[in-house]
Amino acid sequence: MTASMDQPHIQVEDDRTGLSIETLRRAMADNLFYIQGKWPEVATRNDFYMALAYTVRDRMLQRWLNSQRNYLRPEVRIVAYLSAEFLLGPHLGNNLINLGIEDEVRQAVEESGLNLQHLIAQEEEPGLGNGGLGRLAACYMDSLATLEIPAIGYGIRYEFGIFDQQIRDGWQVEVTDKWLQHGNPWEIARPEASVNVGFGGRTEGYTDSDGRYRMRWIPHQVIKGIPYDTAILGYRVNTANTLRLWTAEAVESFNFQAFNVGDYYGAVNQKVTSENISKVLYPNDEQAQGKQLRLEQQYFFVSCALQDMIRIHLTAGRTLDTFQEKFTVQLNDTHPSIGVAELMRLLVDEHNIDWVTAWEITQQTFAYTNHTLLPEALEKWPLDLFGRLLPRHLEIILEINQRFLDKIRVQYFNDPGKLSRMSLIDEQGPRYVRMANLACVGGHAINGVAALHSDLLKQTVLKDFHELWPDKIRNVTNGVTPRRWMVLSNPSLALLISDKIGTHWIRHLEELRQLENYLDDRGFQDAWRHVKQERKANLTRLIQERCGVTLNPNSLFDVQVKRLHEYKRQHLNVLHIITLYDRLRQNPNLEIAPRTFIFGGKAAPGYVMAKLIIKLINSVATVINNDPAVQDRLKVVFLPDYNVTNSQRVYPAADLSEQISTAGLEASGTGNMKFSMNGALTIGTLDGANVEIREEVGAENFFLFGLTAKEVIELKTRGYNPWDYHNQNPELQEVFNLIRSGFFSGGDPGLFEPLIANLLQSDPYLLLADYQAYIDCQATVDQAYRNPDHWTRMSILNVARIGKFSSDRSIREYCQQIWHTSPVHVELKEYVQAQA
Ligand code: HBZ
Repeated sequence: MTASMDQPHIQVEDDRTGLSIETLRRAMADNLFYIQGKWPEVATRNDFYMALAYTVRDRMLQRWLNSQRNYLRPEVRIVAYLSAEFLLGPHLGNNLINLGIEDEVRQAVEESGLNLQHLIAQEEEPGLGNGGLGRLAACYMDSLATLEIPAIGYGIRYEFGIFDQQIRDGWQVEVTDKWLQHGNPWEIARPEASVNVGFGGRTEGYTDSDGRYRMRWIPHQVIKGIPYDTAILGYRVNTANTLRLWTAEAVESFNFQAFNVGDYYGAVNQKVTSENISKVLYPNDEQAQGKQLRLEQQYFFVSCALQDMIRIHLTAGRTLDTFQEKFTVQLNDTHPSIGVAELMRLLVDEHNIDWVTAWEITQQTFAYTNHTLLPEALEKWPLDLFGRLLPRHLEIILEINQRFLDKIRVQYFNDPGKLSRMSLIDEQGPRYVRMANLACVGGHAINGVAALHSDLLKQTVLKDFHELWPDKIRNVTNGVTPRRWMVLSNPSLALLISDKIGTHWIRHLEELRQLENYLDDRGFQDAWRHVKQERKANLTRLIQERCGVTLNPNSLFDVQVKRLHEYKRQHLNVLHIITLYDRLRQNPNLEIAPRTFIFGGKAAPGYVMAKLIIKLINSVATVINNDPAVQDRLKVVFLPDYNVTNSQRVYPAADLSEQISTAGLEASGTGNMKFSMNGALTIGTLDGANVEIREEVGAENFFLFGLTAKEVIELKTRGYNPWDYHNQNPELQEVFNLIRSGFFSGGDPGLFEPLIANLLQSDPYLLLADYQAYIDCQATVDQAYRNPDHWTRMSILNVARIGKFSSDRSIREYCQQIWHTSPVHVELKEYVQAQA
């Protein structure tokens, strides 16, 4: 045997790492032939996209594998981000930017007779999330890697992500999102790291060989979790963290016993039901209770993740008493909070650790992020369902609860209300397991996602926990990654900025402050306006393509894009549109800045009112866009299928960002940050992160209106009557009359009646109370837009002062306050297998 065969040496081929244009071109051709199995003459655009994606992935692998090897070093601490959703958006463009090989790849692609933008547009985005919460997880993965923090994201590899939205006759229609149908070049299956997860069955007591009485779980069914890994590369660093998403499969892909007795369909059926678990992402509509499959999903991925972490820890040569030193686990909302009970089970039942030690490890391991104050959104599971599916976990939760309440009883012996409110079990009527209480008790830190939200948490839903543990509830204001939301989405703006202040701002967003030096620079102002015009022209093309509506790029682009929800008040925006339209009809010579109202967002399939609001927007759009009387002065469009890909064309094109939720109800918002980063001005309430954005950019550069959170509570306590506002406002009455007359519904006065009736009878989100303030504020927007120089200054100031809202800042705060982790530098050297 030759020496070289004795000592395996993996040679890294130049075609897999080389960055010259010629090498990249050759690598693409090679991948097209050897992976796609195609000659260029017969290759589809998707084949070329795949060939390019593999070419790029190859160039990430050394960084990825080197980063992964670090996970196994005993002293390296890892952040595990547990989230039921990761709304990543397309990878290709982002990876090119983070690798810094965009120009080379563009040329290589062009020399192959192709167009890079077309290939980038070919990628089906992984839409594995509903909205802000899932997208936040994706921004945090980007920042963790960029800051060189060892991290693993754990979640579910849904076969179908968030549904695709079509608009038919103005109504939303949901279509299955088959994002995997053309293959996913970014993931690598790791069947060798599969784990088993139990469901159902019963528990039993037994005496172990040391004579100790213990419990064990005998599940009725076992399902296999198979991990699929995707590299999340940081910006211009060697750290590439892993996003590990789990797919569910039957343990035996074929049940032979059933097959042998002739029950072929029974055998196959078992496989089918097992695979159901990772089949589809739940839209965030249904009441946060009751759906057994959702609890199965949550337990499935959390158990897979914790078993995986334990394996990594033990492989690193350590013992479980130091698990909390190796891993810090962040719970993205309560969806993964079953992890508290699962870690206890794994430590106590499977690894023979005593309860008290296990509880200390568990509490030191977990931390919980809350994303909502809406009481109906707090997760709770019927106790009987929970006990049937996870009998051992229910026992563990009851035991945690008993020990916890014993302490509460002593501390608050004269306050029985405390006990019932803080209990992990809701016993007011039918019994429920309260997942937020489990997450609060089972971890060492709790955080809200904006300053106002964290304060309200302390005063309302988590008041008792705050009194008990005054230091446990913190704030970490959300942030978004400037790599995707500026550099990738708005390359011309990024270029203009870098031209003035260099490129350091991309990793240190506070440096955008230097732009204030150019505030009065005419040339810079003109260039700034020019970029915005160009981005508006770009969105105009998309809207022409998708909606067949021609926009006027010189009009004010007034944009509201986000999930459809009554508390977000898209219908307040509509009331303003109708008000303006009505004014123009009454007074055709009225002077207003031409405006284009752009909406986008999905409604949960079961949320009837939200779907009716979409229909209203489209109905109003049809009437206004076809009314020659308003011509070019008003346009309304609903851009279908709002997703990460489309949003990257929307934010850069906006002049005005609508952030108009009822104060106190939007935990943070993150779209608000993306708009501002791209030079849009905000019209908004004092809600969520709007408060902090306004503080940063300056009150004079922000259009504020509406009741404060405090005033909202006071008004509701006094007794809110929407009629009080309706009766004293003729213009509002006129708007209601127009809708009720059937003017926007082809003469059918009943169509929007549920919406109108809701507003007049209860108006839980206080649209009528805020209506006049909103209309007046919109008038100041109109005035401001008619002074382009002043508007441009405000736009520049918004960008210059938005640095705080980089997710890099958020992640640094998590690292310091909650995770106690620090960066680990990854070396990029050729991989030579270390084994002798
Ligand atoms: O999380 C959002 C908040 O509404 C928003 O204010 C905040 O900025 C963002 C990030 O912190 N919450 C969500 O997006 N929530 C969900 O998408 C969700 C998903 C599944 C559920 C419940 C809520 O079962």
